[in-house]
Formats: sequence, structure tokens, C-alpha cells
Amino acid sequence: FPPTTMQLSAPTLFTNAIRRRSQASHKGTYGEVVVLGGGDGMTGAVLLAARAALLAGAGKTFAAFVGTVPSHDALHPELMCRSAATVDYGTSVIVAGPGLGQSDPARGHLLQALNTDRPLVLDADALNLIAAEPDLKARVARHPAPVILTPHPLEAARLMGSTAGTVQADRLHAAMTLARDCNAIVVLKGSGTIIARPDGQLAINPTGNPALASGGTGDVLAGLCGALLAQGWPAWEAATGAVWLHGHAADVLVKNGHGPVGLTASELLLQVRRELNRLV
Ligand code: NPW
Ligand code: AMP
Ligand code: MG
Repeated sequence: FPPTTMQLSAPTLFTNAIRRRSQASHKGTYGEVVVLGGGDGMTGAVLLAARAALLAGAGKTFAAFVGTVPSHDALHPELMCRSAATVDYGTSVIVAGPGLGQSDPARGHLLQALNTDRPLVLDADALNLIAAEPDLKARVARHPAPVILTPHPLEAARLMGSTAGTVQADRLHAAMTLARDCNAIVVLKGSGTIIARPDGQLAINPTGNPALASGGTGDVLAGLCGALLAQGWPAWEAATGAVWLHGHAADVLVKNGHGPVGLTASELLLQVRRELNRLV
């Protein structure tokens, strides 16, 4: 490893960001998250990310839909479902991309999010849209607030004009290059997720297992990053903390017989809540 690489073997890289809840705190203390996504046919992705943000402690969580807006989330009516056309980003952390799709309206709503001064977590189709337009990538690099990108290897390859095979052949190099080019924290997902900073600092996450190889787990990670940012965690701590907790929750679930076969993203976000509460 280059000298700046750290193993995230214990949650020490982010424990300084963990705060006990003060007795007099209220929902305003814990921030707001807006998850932008939910194109038709992918309502689940935005709900999973928003539920993850809710269960990881965000004070208020909105799910903003590019497609048809459900009246509410029957499992979590705490979530506020809005049309992407009317959502107010105000003082929120924005998690853009889960199930967003790559339609013209999706691109327009992403642009609106990029034009705010809010912290951003960009995942899935937000990354794919940015990969298709150099101007959008340049906007990300100029964003006035922290940005966390959470690509899987194919999304990283699209951003770099490369292939997933090339990214996987030198994951440290790919994560470091993307972090520098996008001036953002990059979470290059997959076994041994790498978290890279624009200044060259790298961390390798040892938690997680193949139970995570199922649809929706990445959406949970994006929502979790957003919730930690909303609660005031600095971006590096939010990214490393989210990745460690997400993998650790999956490890505990497998140990208890809920995987590796058939673990769902919905079960994962419940376990993430338990593991986060063990740390606070
Ligand atoms: P392969 O198969 O090896 O060639 P896509 P997506 C590769 C939403 N979702 N190591 C792999 O390629 C998302 O939020 C909605 C190596 C894989 O087939 C997005 O908006 C859900 N390769 C949208 O769907 C639940 C890896 O990438 C390909 C890799 C599309 O996102 C599901 C897939 O990438 C989903 O979250 C690894 N570790 N990981 C819902 N319930 O609504 C991935 N690959 O084509 O970008 O599609 O990731 O499914
Ligand atoms: P996505 O591809 O966006 O759904 O994200 C999948 C999530 O599961 C990411 O956090 C990956 O790091 C994680 N994941 C998938 N497969 C594995 C694996 N074999 N070992 C550890 N983590 C994995
Ligand atoms: Mg994904």
C-alpha cells in the first residue's frame, strides 16, 4: 500500500465523530436528508435509502421521486414523500441517485441538486448521469460543500471512461484518481471497499461479506452516509463510518444465520441501527 493507506480494522477512524444525544436535543438537532431518486420501476431504491437515513438517526427524512409519487411509505410513514419537482433542499443533506434513472427529467433534477450549496452523496444513476457529461463532473469538483461519491466498480469505470476490469485490477489507483479528479471523497464499493480523499489519503474496509451481493444494499449505504452527514459527522468520518457499519452489520447478520444466502437490504438497515447504537 502507499504510505497514506489505512486499514479500517476497528472503528477508530470515525469514533471522534460520534456524539451522545444531549437530553434537550430535538429533531432539528439531527439534520434533514432528502433522497432524490425513485424513477418509475425503481421506487424501492429511494425508499431503502430514505429508510436507512431514518433508522440511522436523521432528524427528518424526505423521499423525492422523479416518477410517480406514492402517498406514503406504508412501512415507514415517518418518511415524507415528495415530487422531485417541488422538493425544497433548504438546509438538507442531499442523497441523489438511488433508482433515479437517466431520463431528461432525472438529469434536470440532478442539476438542481448540484446547483445548491448542500452536502451531497452521489450514487447510482447520479454517477451515471455525471459520467455522461464532463461539464457535470466539473460541477461536482467545484461544489461548495462536501461531496461523497459511492460508485460500484462499473459506475467507477463509467466515470473514468474505463472498464470494470481495469478498475478492479488496481482499485487503490482508481479510487485515488477519481477522488482527485472529482475533488470528492470516493467510496469504491465491492469486497474491501476503498475510501479515498482528494489529498491521497486512503482507507480499506475489512468488514462486509458476499451476503451484501444483492439489490438494494448500495442504496442503504448511500442513505446511511447522508444520515451521518446530517448529524454533523465530517465527510471523511461519515464515509468511513457508513462503510464500516454497513459491512459490520452484514457480518453480524451472517453470524446469526441470516445469510450469506438471502439477506435483504431491509434487514440490513435494521442491523445497522443496532450496531450504530452500540457505538453511541
Ligand atoms: P457484471 O454483471 O459483472 O458485468 P448497473 P445497478 C457490475 C437501482 N436499483 N464487482 C456488475 O457487472 C440503482 O439505484 C434499484 C464487479 C453488475 O451487473 C440504480 O439506479 C433497486 N462488478 C439502478 O437500479 C434495487 C460489479 O455492475 C453491474 C460489482 C441500476 O443500478 C437494485 C450493475 O451495475 C438497484 O439498487 C462489483 N463489486 N458491483 C430497487 N429495489 O428499486 C457491480 N458490478 O448496470 O449500473 O446497475 O447497480 O443495478
Ligand atoms: P450496489 O452495487 O450499489 O448495490 O452496492 C452493493 C454494496 O454491497 C456495496 O456496499 C458493496 O461494497 C457491498 N458488497 C457487494 N458484494 C460484496 C462482497 N462480496 N463483499 C463485501 N461487500 C460487498
Ligand atoms: Mg447501487
